[in-house]
Amino acid sequence: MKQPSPTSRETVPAVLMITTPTARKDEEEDRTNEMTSLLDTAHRSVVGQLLQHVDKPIGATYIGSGKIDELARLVAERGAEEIYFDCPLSPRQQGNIQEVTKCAVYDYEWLILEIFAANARTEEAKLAVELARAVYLKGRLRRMWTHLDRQRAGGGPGGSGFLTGTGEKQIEMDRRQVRERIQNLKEKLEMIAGRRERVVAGRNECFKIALVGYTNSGKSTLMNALTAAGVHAENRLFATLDTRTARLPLERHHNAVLSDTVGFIRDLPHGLIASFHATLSEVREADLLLHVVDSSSHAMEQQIGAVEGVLTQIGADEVPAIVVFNKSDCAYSRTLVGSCKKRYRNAVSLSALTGAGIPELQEAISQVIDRRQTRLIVRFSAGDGALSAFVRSRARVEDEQYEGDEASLTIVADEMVQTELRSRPGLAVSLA
Ligand SMILES: Nc1nc2c(ncn2[C@@H]2O[C@H](COP(=O)(O)OP(=O)(O)OP(=O)(O)O)[C@@H](O)[C@H]2O)c(=O)[nH]1
Ligand SMILES: [Mg+2]
Repeated sequence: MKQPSPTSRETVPAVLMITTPTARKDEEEDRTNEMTSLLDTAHRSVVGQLLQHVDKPIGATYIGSGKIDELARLVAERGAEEIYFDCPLSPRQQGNIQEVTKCAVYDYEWLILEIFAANARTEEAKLAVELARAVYLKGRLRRMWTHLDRQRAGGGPGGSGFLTGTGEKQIEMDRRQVRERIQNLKEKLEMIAGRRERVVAGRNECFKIALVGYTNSGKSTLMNALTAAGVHAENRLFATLDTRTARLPLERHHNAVLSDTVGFIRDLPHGLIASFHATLSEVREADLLLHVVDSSSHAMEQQIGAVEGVLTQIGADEVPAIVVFNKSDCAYSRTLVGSCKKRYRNAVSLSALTGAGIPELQEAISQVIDRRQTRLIVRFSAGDGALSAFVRSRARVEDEQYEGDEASLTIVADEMVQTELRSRPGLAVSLA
């Protein structure tokens, strides 16, 4: 299979095939726009597009044979070099369509994998993408070689016994290589995951908040508005593929940290979710999620649904969340935002870009932390400056009394800080 190279600056002319089911006809335009923007990110220009409502995919070719002929004509007429489907295709379907259209055919999953590959910056993200691509290609090796066999044998299904034999051997060799590579990548990722777990465990005394949301919803921009992290934000899909964590300064709380991570999209390929399992641990382990929604998009509700779907898939659907309706400066419909907000117990609208509404979000976060907090009395030797500084760095002090050489502080602390204080020698902790 020829592999597209989205890193090259030249744009490749491509034809787009949209296959939205009839029942989801109203999503047609959004899908087309999203696919066009994904293709643009991958340096493909859409020179033609076709639509077929596919309610039940046709096994061998996904779409009807008439449509495939139409696709072949369009490709020839517009000089397209590639065809992209907006859905996953089986290796057999991909091969069959390729044969009729005489053009390279790629599916939705491959396109997402390509974009992830081009955007991966950190070692972990690069390995995770390579693993997902290797798993994707493993399932397609047979198809690639059978196709080659037929070409060598001068067409005709089956090919000659000799050539088929060569192909079989080659498939076996390739499979073994790919299997070994997959194993190797998994081991490397596990090592990195171990390191990450230790870092996350080291943050146990912190209140951990993670940004989640559809790609391009403004997570990184919000991260920058709330912290001094200075992360990369851009009007591009999947600009962020790694995780960045920074201290989140709040008036009443001193131990909150905020993490920015990879964005989600509809039908995020399973292979990618599996590969990014470790990166997404920041989301699973969080005490609170900020679900960032792009309220300038009219597909806002579908995007919320897609994000909730991924959260369930990665086992993070039980983590408490504040829904942040971002881009309020250019909301698609204030009425829609208003009615959507009512569905959530905890929701705010703001603009990460202009800063409007940021104080309301900070207050909403503080209230969540407040609810997890208890009033405690800690006693220690009044002369112990280090201990006094330690307590003050971890919790808000409401009152302080001194009797003889004993200091007695009334503080407000959450469970994690309580555990930390109780294990510190020289401190006596009791409920206020
Ligand atoms: N008008 C407006 N644009 C915003 C706002 N917040 C973010 N943006 C823009 O939206 C685009 C995407 O922002 P990012 O912060 O990179 O989005 P992200 O969710 O981190 O995206 P990925 O990392 O690609 O998943 C950028 O061009 C931002 O300037 C906002 O409140 N208003
Ligand atoms: Mg980002």
